[in-house]
Parts: sequence; C-alpha cells; structure tokens
Amino acid sequence: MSYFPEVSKIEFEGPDSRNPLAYKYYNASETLCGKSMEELLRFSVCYWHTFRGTGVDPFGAPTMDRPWEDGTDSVDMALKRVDVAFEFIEKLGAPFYCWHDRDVAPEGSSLKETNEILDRVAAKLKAEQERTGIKLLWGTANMFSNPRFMHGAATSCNADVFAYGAAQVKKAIEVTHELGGENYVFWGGREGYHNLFNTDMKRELDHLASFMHMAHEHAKSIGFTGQFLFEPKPKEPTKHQYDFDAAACLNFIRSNGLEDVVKLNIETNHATLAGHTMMHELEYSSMQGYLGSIDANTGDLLLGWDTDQFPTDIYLTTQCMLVILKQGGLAPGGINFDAKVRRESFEPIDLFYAHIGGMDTFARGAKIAAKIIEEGRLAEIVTNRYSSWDSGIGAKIEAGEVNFADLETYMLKKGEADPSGSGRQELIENLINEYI
Ligand code: XLS
Ligand code: NI
Ligand code: NI
Repeated sequence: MSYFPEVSKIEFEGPDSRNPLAYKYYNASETLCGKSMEELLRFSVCYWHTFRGTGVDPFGAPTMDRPWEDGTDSVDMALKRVDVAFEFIEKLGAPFYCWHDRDVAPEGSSLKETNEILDRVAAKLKAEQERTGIKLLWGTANMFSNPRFMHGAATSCNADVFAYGAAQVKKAIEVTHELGGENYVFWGGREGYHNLFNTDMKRELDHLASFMHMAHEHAKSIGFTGQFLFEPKPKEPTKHQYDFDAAACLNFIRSNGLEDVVKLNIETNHATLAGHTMMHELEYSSMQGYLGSIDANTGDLLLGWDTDQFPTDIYLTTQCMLVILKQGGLAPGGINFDAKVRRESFEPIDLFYAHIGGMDTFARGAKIAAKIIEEGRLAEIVTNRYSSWDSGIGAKIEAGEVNFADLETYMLKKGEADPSGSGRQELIENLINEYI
C-alpha cells in the first residue's frame, strides 16, 4: 500500500534540473566544511504540521486533502499514520523526524490508558525507524491542546495540573529514550500569562524551575543522555510567554542552576515575533555555547502571528548557516522543519514541494556561507574593525590590567579619542550579495 504513489525517492539532480521533485542543491553525500551535507544539516520532518495539520485557521474549516485519514483520532488511525509518515520521510530522504506525544497517539480515557496507547504507537514507530534507518531528532509533550492546560502546565495555578504535566513529560522522555531520541524539547505552550492581576509570576517561575530539575533527575535515572532544549517564543498562545527569547531563557537557565541541563532550540518565526532577527537569536545563543538546534521556518512580515511557513529565502538561510558553521554544526541538534504548507496548498504532493524547497534553501545557504567563511573577506573586515583591541591599551583592557584611573591617565595624555574607521555596512551588504 502506497500513500504517495505518484512520488518515488527524491534524488539530487543538481541546479540545472527542472524537475520539481528533485533536489537542486541538497546532495546528502556532498562534503561541506569537512562534513557530508547529511551530517551537517541533520534535516528533520515534524509530525504535527506535516501529518496532523488540517489547514484549519481561526476563520475557516480544515482544507487538507489527506486521502488516508478516516476523520477519526482513533488508535487504528494513529497506527496507519505511522506508515504514511515513514513512507513520506523515506521518499524525501530526511534522516530525522520529531513529534509531540499527542501528534503520534491520541489520549485515552485516563492517563493510564493514554500511556498504553502511546506505547502501542511507539512500538510501531520503533519498528519503522529500524526498517528505514530514520532517527528521532527529538520528542516533546503537548501540554497546550487539552483544556486541562488552559492556565499552563508547569506554571499552572493548579497543582494537580502541574502533576499531570509532570507525569506526561515523564512518559514522553521515556518514549523518546526508547526510540533513541537525541534531544528532548520544552516549548512552553501555555507557560505564560494573559493578565498580571491574577498571576503570581514569582511562584509560577519557581514551579517551572522545579519542574525542569525533576525532569532532569528523571532523565538521568533512566539513562537518557539526550540534550534538553528550551524553545523560546515571546507570545502566542499567551500574551506573554515566559521563554520570551534566547536572553530570557538564558536568564532563567542561569538563575535556576540549569546551566548544564538545557540548551536552546531557536525558531525563526519566534525570533521575529520577539522583534529580533533569526541571526540575532542564533548568534546570541551560540556565542554563549547554548545553540542546540533550530526549528526552521519563516513568518510573513505582513502577518503578525506564527505562520510557520517553509523557509525559501536564501538570504535568511545564509545568515543561519553563517552562525551554524561558525560553531561547527548543530549535532546532536538539527534543522527541524517546524513548518506547514499554507491552507490553500492542500494536496499531499505539496508536502513534498514544501520540504524539498526548505532543504534546498538550507543547502544553498550552507554552500554560500561556507564560501563566505572560506574566502575570509568578511572575517577580515571584522578583524580589522576591532584591531584597536589587539595591542596597546585595548589589549591591556581585555587582559584586565588597567582600572578607571589608568584609563583616565591614558586619555588625559592623549586628549581625544578617534573612533575611526567606517562601519562599511553597504560594502559588506554588497559583498554578501556577491556570494548569493
Ligand atoms: C509552536 C512551537 C512548537 C514546538 C514544539 O509555536 O514551535 O511547534 O516546536 O512544541
Ligand atoms: Ni517550534
Ligand atoms: Ni512555532
């Protein structure tokens, strides 16, 4: 039984190909910066948008044509969907996939039954992983869809809801471990507030910290050594999400003793919702050793919400890859397409076009960034720009050898500071364009 009979394995055909079902730039075995593209880019397909997305939006009903769906959220349907997913990922040739517990398996009538259903589906996921060699990049728990989480999960005002969330994350980590997951993600779905008048923010954040420590303890106790990742997002669904951006997450991590426990999973559309560029969020996390993985997508500048579109902008992926290459890749993280086809692109084949486009755009960005790094022209401009720190007073300041009084003496003698030279912003922008 094939669910995508009109598609065979997507192959690399090179930039001259006009076949929409072929890669023009993503060539899994081609070497870039000492790694094969497959090892460097570590592409992942997300289960939620790709296999559970319906095209529903706040104004309209589902639009997606998915002939294999029977309209139910039954266990049988969940098991059948595993076949669909693995046929798709295998034909695409992506090495990884990701899920929320509730994407892959429906809830039962009690937590016990829900866990049993998840185990049944997980057994099939494991068999398919073994059959195809496709690996789990990360697992996570959906603690935002069910109404019980209306006030949050780890930051809920209700202790029973906190306990339910803990039990759910315990199970999700165990299943991630069972499936060889390389990371475990915490996106704080409803961890935030709509109204500060009814919110004890201090108490909620303290609860979140204990939740994280308990999660870490449990992971250790079962031998799960995968990387924990926070996924920053500033708003949506709450007005203010606690994991606002990389800086807010790092402040939380450091003020709660989680430095060796959690890194960050940075998502493009979340960066822009926070008023940052993706490059800023990547650079900020990476310079401190906290860039763990990315959720690759893009927003629409004219729409103010998380549209999670597939990345097709070469300039954007070049910026991403400049940072990723500088830190030597993302492993054990990867590039996960947390992206959905738009609701007018409702045919199954659109899922292929979307992923092929995203993978090619990143592969192209990677090649461009590798060339920029290799030729070193940009790096030279930056090195020269900071050269006053390499010797003389600059080197002394960096070495901690001078104090304010020394600097006053130095400047009194010198009389004036010359801030030369030009920032060369236009020249640099032209230079980047030369490579694109
Ligand atoms: C939602 C988030 C979500 C996480 C996983 O905006 O991006 O999809 O990646 O819970
Ligand atoms: Ni995401
Ligand atoms: Ni998102």
